[in-house]
Amino acid sequence: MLNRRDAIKLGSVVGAALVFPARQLASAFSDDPPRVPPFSVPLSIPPVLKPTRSTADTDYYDMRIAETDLEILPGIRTRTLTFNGSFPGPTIRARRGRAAVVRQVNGLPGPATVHLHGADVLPSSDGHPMDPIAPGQARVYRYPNDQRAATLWYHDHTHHLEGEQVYRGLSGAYLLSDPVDALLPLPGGEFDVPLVLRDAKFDSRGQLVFVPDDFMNRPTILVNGRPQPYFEVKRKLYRLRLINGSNLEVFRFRLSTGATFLQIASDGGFLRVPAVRQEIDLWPAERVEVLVDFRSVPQGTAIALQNVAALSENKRDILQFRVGGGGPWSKSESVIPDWNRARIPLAPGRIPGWPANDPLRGNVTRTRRFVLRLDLASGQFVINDKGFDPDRVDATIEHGSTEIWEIVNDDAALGIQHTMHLHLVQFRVLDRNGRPEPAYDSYPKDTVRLFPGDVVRIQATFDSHLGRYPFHCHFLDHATHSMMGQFEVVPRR
Ligand SMILES: [Cu+2]
Repeated sequence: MLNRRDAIKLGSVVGAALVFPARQLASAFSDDPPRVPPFSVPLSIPPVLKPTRSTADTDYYDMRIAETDLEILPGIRTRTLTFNGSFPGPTIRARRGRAAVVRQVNGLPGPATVHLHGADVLPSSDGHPMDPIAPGQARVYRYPNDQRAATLWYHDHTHHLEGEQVYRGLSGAYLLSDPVDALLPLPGGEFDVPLVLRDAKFDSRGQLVFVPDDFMNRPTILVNGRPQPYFEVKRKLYRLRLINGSNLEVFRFRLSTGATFLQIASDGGFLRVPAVRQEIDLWPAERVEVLVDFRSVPQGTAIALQNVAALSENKRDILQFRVGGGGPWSKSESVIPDWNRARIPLAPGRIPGWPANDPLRGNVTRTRRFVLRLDLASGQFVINDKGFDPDRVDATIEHGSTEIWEIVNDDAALGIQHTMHLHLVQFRVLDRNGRPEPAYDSYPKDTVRLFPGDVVRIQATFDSHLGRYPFHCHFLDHATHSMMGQFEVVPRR
């Protein structure tokens, strides 16, 4: 009998073989990359992008998208696509109440478009797949930052190219803070660390190989662009912002010592009540923020961040924390959170940005159903039997409406996983297969996991901008071929 993992493998191979030529797949199995021992290269932290100018309420940034040769594997130059020559792109640290205006110059020979994932923005700044920046041209994206603090990320979204262009490097972290964050005893500065994780395959010359939907054969995990790095930490409390920037890789995180994470935020911002977690699932495009406490860990200890859902042993160890100096903690931080009893440094109810009322607001005016599956006849990933058509609107929504979307992963037989991401909104995951979703995975979310056969209900209120926005599976190789639709928010009649 097949277990689920075997079924997933089978599903992928069947799916990939149907969609893509056998020759491509065969070549992908024969080309051994240079071997990099785990935990032999240091973690790097992407540079924080400085505004080119600032006014009373706006910060202006410049970025250039271009092909860049840089070092990912030690001693090898790899051809990548980058924002400002950085792999992943530079981090933008934005502040609620101050707009960010980002001018993107497309230095590629083909189109590019930039989507800020999780952001509440006008359609003209959403980076719609059909709204590209032509080669050599510039485009200004305006991000109002009028939403709660969150770990967002930006990435390419070019129609039919997003899978490959993100894979080759076009993504980066966008960390939105709220002035009232300062009220929380959260680690800042060097102790607030974005970790962009992703899957990759290198050929024998150390070049990135992109075979669509080939998740069985992307043997390398990169953290901030480095293969299975080590991270020298101090004996301090750390805020880690985990961003799954993979096209296809799913993570179930665990710390090798069995220590717990304190999850403080989900995709769209802080949880109302932080959650003690032993293991954390993070699928493509999802984010969590966790606190990890090294304060009582003996100096010299090595702790691995592991993926216990890895399909191969060599992808299990992702990142090694090496606990160094920094001394015993000072008296002022002598209150050590007791993770296991959930006695934490944050008092529930003190999380900023939370409305007094439950975000389940509004009367539900409509329920829709979206069925995701691989169509074996066409080799396309479809939603309600249709591939993406930029001229078709799949859901017309009156402004201010609250809707429930029932999303079905109809690929139980093939064992294929999917996700659903809506642009523009943060939603609440109501339930999964009839059972309520745990609070830490429920709100605020913009991407939801769908195990094979899952039926998930989400609820969203469309009271922000008017216009047309995509929704799609965020296994980007699926979205590219062509598991994507559009909703349009129209004025209330
Ligand atoms: Cu999918």
